[in-house]
Amino acid sequence: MKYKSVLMFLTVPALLAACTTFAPTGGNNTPTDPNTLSIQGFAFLPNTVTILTGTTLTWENKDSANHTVTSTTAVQSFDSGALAQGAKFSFKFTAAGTNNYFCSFHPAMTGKVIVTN
Ligand SMILES: [Cu+2]
Repeated sequence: MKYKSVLMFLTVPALLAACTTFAPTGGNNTPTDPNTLSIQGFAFLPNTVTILTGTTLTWENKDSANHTVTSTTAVQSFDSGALAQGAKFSFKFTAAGTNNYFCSFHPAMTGKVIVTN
């Protein structure tokens, strides 16, 4: 399938980028608001975030493809539904613990929100 090969092509560089370029400060890809995450190149960026309870995170879809932000194993359930390009989804994390999530359209896209007191 043409789609799958495109996804593989996009995922590997995105993973490398997530490991190397998302330092806490600086860099062209670092969001100006630390509580804003990007959905870009079929990846959640940054892939893993650690926040304090009571923090609201916002995801913005910067891809032309639709994506979702959907909890899998999580202390709080959330599901953005389909996000078109430019759409945002916000969620307030009020319980400590680890929240794993994925894109329900592209299950290889995963992310993690670690909430601490
Ligand atoms: Cu997706």
